Amino acid sequence: SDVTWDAIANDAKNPGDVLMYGMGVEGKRFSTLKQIDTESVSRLVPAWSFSFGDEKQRGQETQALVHDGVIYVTGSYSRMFALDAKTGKRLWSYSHRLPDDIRPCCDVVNRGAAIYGDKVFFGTLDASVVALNKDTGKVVWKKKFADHKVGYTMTGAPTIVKDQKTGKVLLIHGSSGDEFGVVGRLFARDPDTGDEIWMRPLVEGHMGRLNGKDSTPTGSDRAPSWPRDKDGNLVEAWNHGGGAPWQSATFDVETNTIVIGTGNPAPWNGWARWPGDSLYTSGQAYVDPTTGELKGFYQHTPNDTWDFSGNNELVLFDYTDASGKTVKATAHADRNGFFYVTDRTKLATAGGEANKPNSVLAAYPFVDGITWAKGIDLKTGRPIENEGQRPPLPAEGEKRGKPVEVSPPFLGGKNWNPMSYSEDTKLFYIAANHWKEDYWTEHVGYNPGSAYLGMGFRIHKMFDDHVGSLRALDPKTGKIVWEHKEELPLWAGTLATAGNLVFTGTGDGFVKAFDAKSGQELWHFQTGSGIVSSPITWEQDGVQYVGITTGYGGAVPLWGGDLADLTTRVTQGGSFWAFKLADV
Ligand code: PQQ
Repeated sequence: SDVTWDAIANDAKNPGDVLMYGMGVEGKRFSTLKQIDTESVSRLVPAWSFSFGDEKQRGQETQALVHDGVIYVTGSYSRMFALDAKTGKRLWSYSHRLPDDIRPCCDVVNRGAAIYGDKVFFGTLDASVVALNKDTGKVVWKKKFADHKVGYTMTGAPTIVKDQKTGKVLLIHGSSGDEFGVVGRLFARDPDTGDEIWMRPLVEGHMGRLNGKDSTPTGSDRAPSWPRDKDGNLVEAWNHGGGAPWQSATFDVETNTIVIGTGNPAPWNGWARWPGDSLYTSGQAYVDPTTGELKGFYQHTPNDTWDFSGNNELVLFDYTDASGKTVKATAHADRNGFFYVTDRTKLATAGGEANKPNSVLAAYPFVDGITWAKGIDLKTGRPIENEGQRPPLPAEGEKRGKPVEVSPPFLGGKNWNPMSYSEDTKLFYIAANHWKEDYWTEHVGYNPGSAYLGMGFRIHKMFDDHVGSLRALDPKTGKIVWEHKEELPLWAGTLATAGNLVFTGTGDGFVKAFDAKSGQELWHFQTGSGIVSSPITWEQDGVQYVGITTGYGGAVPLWGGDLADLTTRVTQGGSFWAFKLADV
């Protein structure tokens, strides 16, 4: 049957299907299923597994969707597979023809699809969006949204929303490419035709589009958050300013607001953008689905010089503060090491204002050893930066500046791999990492299609016994209720269930289940490659399944420094695994 908006809006309540990246419009990744619980999980066994095949392997970062007994799972190199959810039999597959000159910064990954009506949608590495007929896999439409040669690409899952004002259903998607100096863009399309409805750039002063015409500039057309040169012109960096929304949106139905994180400013080197905050990068954006206008914005890292980005998932939840008051809030674990709770009603009605005072309800460190800031000033929402953490410019005649030790490193206290929130325990489950970097400046110059960083780096271990740290965080107090350590970095999403379980995957190939309250590891299974994807669970004919994609890759083996060296022992692969209890 066709997928309706009502079914998508109720995704989190209907365990028969998984229709959204994030397992619900609010992105909580919480399932009401409890056939698999802390007692029965020891009997969890593979039901089937499907190999993506080909010589194409590398990172499999996808979260699968499930509808009417069919699994829709994307693979590396812009592929998609439809599988019978009970048997793993392939129903169809699609492999996008990619040019040789694509420029993904951080592996040839794809994080998942969206589904609506009779179509499934996903982004491809040559900066296109493709709609396939969900029953046949045949291409219905294809839209190229930008030039892949200068660095535009797409790795994130698109999102279906319904504009509560016009009643129109929209396909929302972003772009990647900050490391090459693109101007990040968010798009809304007609899911039937792929036609663009609006486009919102995320660098202040760049012009938006609505119905094919210029709409409004983002923020002020004078871009006061970017500096000017001695002739009074905006600095070169402003033309390539970054801010790419490369992960997925959540949707606040009540205030009719798209909520999405924005990427790092380009170049990484903050002196090329000094002084100023480099809006609207490295923050959380609240966007009107009707017009593509910014309703509000909160910046986690002003003038981000550490590639912290603000892209990580924004989970919508009811926050009960220490005084017992409940607020409609947004939760976010940033690469910069802080876990933020923001007042989303305030941000969704800020009238376009950035950094509205008192919109941050709480901000806690969720990893140890943060060096770049002491904390977040809740009144202004701004970080209290530690001096000396912005690496100095190279001395006269030198190629590089003096290195500074920084934590978290640019790969973050947590990267894109999404956290989950349990409606039962009221805890967030964050697959975090403890590590640090030597970080220094280099000279910056823009050259289309080349890396535009102006920084050099080398990541090191922080602790001898672990990098990965799966943490349960109480949003009321910021307390880490439990922790599970892993030798390798954690790069998989987490899933919480009403069976009092948390599922995730590890860099050395285990799927693991933990007691959501105590953190005790209750079950594991070795899949044969590393896991860097997001688990799901669904129910069919009275049986609860857990599904996860395995296949090692992503940013760590490419950029992880000492940790990349440590991962060379992990072999590649590319499979989807389904598990169920042995006796059902
Ligand atoms: N992608 C990964 C990954 O898939 O493991 C890790 C990262 C990306 C990063 O650490 C990034 O900074 C990053 N940045 C951009 C960007 O700013 O455009 C894009 C991506 C991406 O699309 O995968 C990553």
